[in-house]
Amino acid sequence: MKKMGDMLLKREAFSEIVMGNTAIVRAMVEAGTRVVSAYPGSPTPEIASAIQSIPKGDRPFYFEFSTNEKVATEIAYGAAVNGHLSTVFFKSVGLNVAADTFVQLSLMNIIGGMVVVLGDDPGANSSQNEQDNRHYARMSFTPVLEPADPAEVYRFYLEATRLSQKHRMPVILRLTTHVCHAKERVAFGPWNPVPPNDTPRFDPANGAYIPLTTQAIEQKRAALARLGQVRQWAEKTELNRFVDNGNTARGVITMGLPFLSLMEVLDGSSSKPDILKLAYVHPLPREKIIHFLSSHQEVKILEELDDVAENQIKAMAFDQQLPVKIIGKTGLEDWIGEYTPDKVHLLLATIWPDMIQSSQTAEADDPAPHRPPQMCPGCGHRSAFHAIKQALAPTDITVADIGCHTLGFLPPYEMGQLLMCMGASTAIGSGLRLFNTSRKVVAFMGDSTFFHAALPGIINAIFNRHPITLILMENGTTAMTGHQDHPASGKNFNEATDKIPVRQVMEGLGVKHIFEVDTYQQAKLTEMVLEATSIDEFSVVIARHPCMLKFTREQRKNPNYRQKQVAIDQGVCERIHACIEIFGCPTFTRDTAGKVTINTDLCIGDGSCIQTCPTKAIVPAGKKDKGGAA
Ligand SMILES: Cc1ncc(C[n+]2csc(CCOP(=O)(O)OP(=O)(O)O)c2C)c(N)n1
Repeated sequence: MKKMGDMLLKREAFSEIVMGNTAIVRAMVEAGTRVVSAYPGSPTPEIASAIQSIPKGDRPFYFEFSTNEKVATEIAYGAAVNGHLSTVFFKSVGLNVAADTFVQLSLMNIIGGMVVVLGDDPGANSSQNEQDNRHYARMSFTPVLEPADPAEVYRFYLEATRLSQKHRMPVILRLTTHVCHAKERVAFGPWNPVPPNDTPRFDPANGAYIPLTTQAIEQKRAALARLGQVRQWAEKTELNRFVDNGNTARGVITMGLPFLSLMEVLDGSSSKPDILKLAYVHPLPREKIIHFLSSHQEVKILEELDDVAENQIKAMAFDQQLPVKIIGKTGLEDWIGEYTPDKVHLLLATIWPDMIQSSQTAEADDPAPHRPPQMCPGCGHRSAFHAIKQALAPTDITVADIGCHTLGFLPPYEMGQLLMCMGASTAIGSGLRLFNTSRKVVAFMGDSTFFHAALPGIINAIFNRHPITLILMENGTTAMTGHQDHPASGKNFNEATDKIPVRQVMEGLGVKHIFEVDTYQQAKLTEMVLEATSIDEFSVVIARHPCMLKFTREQRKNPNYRQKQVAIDQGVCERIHACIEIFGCPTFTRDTAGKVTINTDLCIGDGSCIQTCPTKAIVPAGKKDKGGAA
């Protein structure tokens, strides 16, 4: 990691093979970015890992993980109107949380410049939807640059900062999962650090900063005027690319990852369309596009997810009465998923079969074996679900939230029958409890989510007396996105800080019924859930256990850690398979004869399973060889 940190701070120009998520950090350094804020979410957390590789004292900018995306956006905005070049980054659905602030940004005079880095997720690889955030950009008059690879991530970030500072407006850098995680050699420029100007430069006279009544309308006028200037620039920037294949019959207008896939599909083909690859996907460079449309008979619009560019380009052709045939999305599948080379191949073979033979489809790589997602061995959430299930009737309703515990919806636990977004479980559960006296309602939630967006729903349950039970699955970290700290962790990204204990927050809010237990104490947890759900008021059970993945990563450095693993006492085992079918830890394996053994590569020696075997066949392995450890 130190090596990466040294690389990111090199004074001289250099080239290196890096991920998109690393390239952007070097761009932040070169650009003189002063404040960066974020909330974790795939595909962007590695940006923070790259930042962390630079020792705090050497980091030329301030970085924090804020409590949610809206707060992170406000931090970056506040810093930017004080004169500091700032950046905020988060995942696709994070923009929904940030939106209430984000949609006003373009109305403000952002004197320092501000880049909003979005990790969009075509294919919903790790999100609850695959929303196309270009819609937000259009709605909020915000320019969007869309890189296709790590080299463009670097160049486009620098472009975004220059543009943002020049026009004093926010600029979106729209990354997608592939672009964040792809690796390639990137040629970086030199870094010539200039001493930062840390004089607070906020001045209301630079505004307006208060978008109320007629002022908001004036600010909107100014935002539209600025967007018009960006459009003019988007026409001439060298970041647009024209690939001249000498084909006046056919052309493709594309952007981002689909461009790379297209180039791969066309590689070796004798007949290729001309290609216009756009750097700015909002606002679109109208003149450039009209020129391209005018010089081709058929133009395919190749864009991932929604028909955002397509509709605008069709309108341009209509306005100009161009005779060109524009081919947009032709079927439902065109709206869905990543535009991988296979997908682009299929799309082109459908419309231009003479150019791309469908039989030419590249042999698909061996697909990775399908592994259903599951909780890690020793996960406290598993132990919790095992116990909670004993306390609930099959007709009771369980509402999940977002986090590792969401996996509880899978067999064998089947806990969490509805899911929406971060922090939603308590209020959805409250709604489910209305006119419902016969079916108990239990909501689940992780501790990072508690601070992120859950408090209003919890306060509402108290305020409006919704008698549901919230089970707070407290593991001390934001586990699902890679163990980022949160307000109850006792440290932030930069230093130790005061803990904000979940229990005290609940007490402060006036929750009267709070239960608390380590999830490995399953009988006690079952008892507490029974009691909590029998109370006709809002109740909370804090089901606590540290994230065992985080814990065992440390433990594995100790050569003796295997001594704590479990084994199966084959003399006692009756092969009823409760360990697999009811407890469901992946450590247990069963052969064709039904014999259960332990996968010692997986067993972390937590022992939470010992109490779950009705015949007491699971025993500590260290004591004696029970003949079961594989
Ligand atoms: C609005 C939004 N931001 C970020 C994410 C990414 N994300 C998924 S789960 C999660 C938090 C998980 O932490 P926690 O609530 O503590 O549950 P754990 O995974 O630790 O069990 C985050 C940040 C998201 N899905 N939605």
